[in-house]
Amino acid sequence: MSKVLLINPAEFETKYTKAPSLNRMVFPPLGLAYIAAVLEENGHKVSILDAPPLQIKEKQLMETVRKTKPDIVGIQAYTSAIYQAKTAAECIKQEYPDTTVVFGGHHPTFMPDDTLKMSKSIDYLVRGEGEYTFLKLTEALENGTNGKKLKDIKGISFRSNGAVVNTPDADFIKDLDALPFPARHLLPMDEYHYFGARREMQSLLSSRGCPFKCRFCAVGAYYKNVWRPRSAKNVVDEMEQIREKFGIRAIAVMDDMATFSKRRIRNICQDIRERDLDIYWGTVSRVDTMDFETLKLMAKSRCLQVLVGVESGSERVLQNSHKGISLQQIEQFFIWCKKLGMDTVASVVFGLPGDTKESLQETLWFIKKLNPGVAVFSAATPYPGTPFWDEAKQNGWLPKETKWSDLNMYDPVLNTNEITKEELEDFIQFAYLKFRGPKWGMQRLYNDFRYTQKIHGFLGAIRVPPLTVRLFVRWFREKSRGKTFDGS
Ligand code: B12
Ligand code: SF4
Repeated sequence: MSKVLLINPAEFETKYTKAPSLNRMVFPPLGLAYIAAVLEENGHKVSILDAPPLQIKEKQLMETVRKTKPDIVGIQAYTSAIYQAKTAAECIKQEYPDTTVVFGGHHPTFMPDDTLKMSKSIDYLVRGEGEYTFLKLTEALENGTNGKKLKDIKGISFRSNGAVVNTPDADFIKDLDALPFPARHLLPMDEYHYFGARREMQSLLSSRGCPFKCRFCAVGAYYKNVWRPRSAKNVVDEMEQIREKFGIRAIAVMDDMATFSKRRIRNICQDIRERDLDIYWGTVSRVDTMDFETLKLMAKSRCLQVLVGVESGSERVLQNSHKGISLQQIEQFFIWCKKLGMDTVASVVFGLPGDTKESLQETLWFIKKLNPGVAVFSAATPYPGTPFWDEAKQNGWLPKETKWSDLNMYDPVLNTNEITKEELEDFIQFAYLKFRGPKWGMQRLYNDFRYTQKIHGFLGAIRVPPLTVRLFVRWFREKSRGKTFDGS
């Protein structure tokens, strides 16, 4: 039996993450919770430290390390938070040199050599899906390793005689239904919420991967464009567990491609209704995988909100990005949602390849026309593993001084022929000011109140106005000073 501590390190810092945000989402680290569940199932003792919601910085996490005295520490490593992950590893190794430190997640998967060279405090990397690879590594370490045994484990990287060894990629988990549910009992369950208002919420993953090939997205490459669904029954069983065991009614289905199979989504909706589950849910959808009838069933099963990757309001930019959807399909989708009273979140990316000052304006007016409940504006960011990353490198769009922490989707990073990163930053601020106004504020307050009342009753909902109003007043003050506090 090994003692394992899994860490989601502190969030990266930019001026935008320091400011209070109406768009801030705090989701559980489901990847770590899945790994923990598999380890527990196999008799290991596991703890999870989810630092961002608890606002624990790199050095403070040593308190947990001292308390748990783990044999192995696994650290989640996003590109934007890679320096926080590295500092955490170094603090741990300094005090506990015999503890094994393993990194996993997107950054080590696509940049294994670079990650291992970053610090001697990182012993191993797990590339790709982590549950069984990490279990095999844990058990190999427990039984005393020799080089050969490690080389037999697929999907890991480590140093050997001064060189980096990358074993072949591991196979994907074939049957996602066979996985235990994420070990939520190890998470700070009161800390998760989204979009400003404090609504206790949990997310779940009803499928993994995405078959589409949008050039800017890291998901296609990570899961090799394969979409693997869980069965409707297995998904609704987890929803029921979230409601019954943890008393949470708001559930975000945060897949990359939850709605790829209409039949499966319909079965999920039907099962929620047949079991009369006392939950409200939201999900992420592409506009071209849905039809009105399926959306209607979703609304009937209390799906309150749909997040849509609109990305751009320029047909040309959408095509350049290989998004595979048209402006007409997007408009139709938003009309359907309005008709059904479903709230919408439009995710927009400014500065994609081919974007010009004119197409940025087109996008902004398109979003205003769609009139979503929430619009999240991100700066186009090339992540390792994506075609966009290769394109940005080949064209010299990424300034030499770019740090990994700059790849955070808040701070623009690219200087293309059409637009500089400073111009893009100004534009995104302008876009937020244009999109948000008193009418939007009132609509937002109304929506937050309405949903929170549904989920937590009237007494729960009266917590919403003070928070939303406080954030809105702060936004308005910053606006009158000519800058926005919220780039999220
Ligand atoms: C939900 C989500 C979030 C949530 C919660 C994230 C969290 N705490 O886990 C929130 C909203 C907070 C978030 C924030 C951000 N996110 Co995000 N997010 C996602 C999303 C949609 C799903 C993640 C998820 O739950 N997956 C399901 C689980 C099962 O998979 P997993 O987390 O990848 O974990 C598995 C493996 O990766 C691996 N693994 C992961 N960690 C570890 C650690 C160890 C030790 C081991 C062994 C294995 C391992 O094993 C796990 C089990 O199989 C993904 C898209 C995606 N499909 O990955 C983007 C994604 C991960 N996010 C991304 C980005 C860019 C961000 C932000 C920078 C966005 C922003 N501006 O705020 C921030 C960064 C947060 C930070 N701390 O620095 C990128 C990451 C790209 C990259 N190279 O880093 C992704 C891929 C989306 C994209 N743009 O393509 N995100
Ligand atoms: S942006 Fe969405 S549709 Fe496109 S590849 Fe990524 S997850 Fe799939």
